[in-house]
Amino acid sequence: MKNSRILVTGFRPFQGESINPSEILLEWIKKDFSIEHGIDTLLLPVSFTQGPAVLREQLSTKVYDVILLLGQAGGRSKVSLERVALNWIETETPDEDQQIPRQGAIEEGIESALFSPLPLSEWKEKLVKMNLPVEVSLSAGGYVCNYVYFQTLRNLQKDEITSKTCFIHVPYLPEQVVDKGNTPSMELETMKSILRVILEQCLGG
Ligand code: PCA
Repeated sequence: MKNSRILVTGFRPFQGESINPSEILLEWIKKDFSIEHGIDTLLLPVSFTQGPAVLREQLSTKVYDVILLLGQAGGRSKVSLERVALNWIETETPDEDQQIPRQGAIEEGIESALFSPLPLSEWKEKLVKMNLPVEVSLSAGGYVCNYVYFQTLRNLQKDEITSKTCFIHVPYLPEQVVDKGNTPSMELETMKSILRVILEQCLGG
């Protein structure tokens, strides 16, 4: 993947949080990586209609080799490399437009899940050897992240575009869990170390 064109996306804060670690990571990538390596960044609304639409608009202007979608998965203790996007939505949490979509398949009559084409196991092995807390996850949940992930993989499939996509969920930051009992969290520096390695892999390093 030498000289890859890369897009990284993150999400705005949601569900009463004042920050979303994926937005903070996006700011860091913008500052430290984007000029030297030509990485594009895009912040998405936590909206079932607007999230995929904003991303689709960006993808209509430029073809990327790699698209890394970042989001927060509160309650997890490791950075999760999401192997699959489920063709399913199931949530009781309204999005930022106050919409709760009906439970069920995102698109009838096609696969129940779409898989990331990126080498997630290789990335995990490399990161675990460096003592960094990473796992491969088999569910991106039933909310906006999974929806955006599924729609992105599906649109690329329909448009026969070869961009390689994966979703990466990150835990809460320590400042988000002070009032949340024993909920796990992760230091921003650890998340950055993990993403740095993944970006280097994507850039052909
Ligand atoms: N996480 C949510 C949506 C936005 C975000 O950062 C999710 O996991 O669906």
